[in-house]
Amino acid sequence: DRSFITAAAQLGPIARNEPRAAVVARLCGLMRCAHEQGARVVVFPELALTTFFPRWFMEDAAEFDPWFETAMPNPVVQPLFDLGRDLNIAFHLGYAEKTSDGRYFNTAIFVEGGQVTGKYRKIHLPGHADHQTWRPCQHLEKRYFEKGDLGFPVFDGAGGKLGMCICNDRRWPETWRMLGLGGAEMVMLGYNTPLHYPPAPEHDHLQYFHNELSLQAGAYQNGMWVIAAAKAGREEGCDLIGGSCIVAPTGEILARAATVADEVITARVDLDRCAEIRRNVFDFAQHRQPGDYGLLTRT
Ligand code: ING
Repeated sequence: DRSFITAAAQLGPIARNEPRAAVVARLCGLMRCAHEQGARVVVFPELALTTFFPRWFMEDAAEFDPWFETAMPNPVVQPLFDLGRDLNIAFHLGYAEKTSDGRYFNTAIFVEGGQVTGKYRKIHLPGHADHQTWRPCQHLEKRYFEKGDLGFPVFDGAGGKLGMCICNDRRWPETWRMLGLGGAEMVMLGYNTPLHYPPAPEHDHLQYFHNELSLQAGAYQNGMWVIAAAKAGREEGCDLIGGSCIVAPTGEILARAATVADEVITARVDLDRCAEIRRNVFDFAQHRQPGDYGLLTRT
């Protein structure tokens, strides 16, 4: 039995002019709340330190650099690292990363014992790079971020094997299979998902369904726990879905957010339960046929 309480800490809107220190105070409050519920791990959303800035067109680095962290941890975020260490609670955090050699990524880290022990950079970047004025909100991740260059790492944490992905990654089955083949037992992710998807508004009413469909399929088809935390609510005039949830390796949703505001949800995660799936229906060694999947590895 490798069980512990895990929390997803959903964030409500972050205003464009909300200081990072104020956001960090919210994150610390959510971490305390998770700790009071016995959580050993808490998952925060994608780009959790600022508003979802890719919704705006910005001309050059002078304009968009302020949205990025050039060090992690850094003085503004340090209180969260300190609280995690003091409460002995590990956490996943999404943020915009600018490297010392000037590269830009949509990044997530796992922090345990006050140290960064896992790092992932978003590979599936949705949206566009040019200013598409026909859209009420832009989605310029292809303008501000480079494709992640760390692959899909699986690392030790919380007594098992952990993995991460970010937002749009969850829609791609390859993401989940790479983590499953890597031996991940629990995958943590954050997302900023607009309710309105301008290229296909007829799908707007399906956003919550597509969120759960993607998470449940990934969890079940690879026998992994999935912990997903939304940045939710009406943020700078753009409605983002909530729907943070905790999914078991069976695909069952054990906990789901009820609001589109700051909200902590928890569930007991037993990493040993992955075997119920990975030793049966999805025993890769027994049943999977990679020799027949050639197209998957050709570009
Ligand atoms: N957001 C959205 C997501 O993949 C999107 C973009 C929304 C793509 C709806 C397709 C449909 O959840 C991010 N940040 O990837």
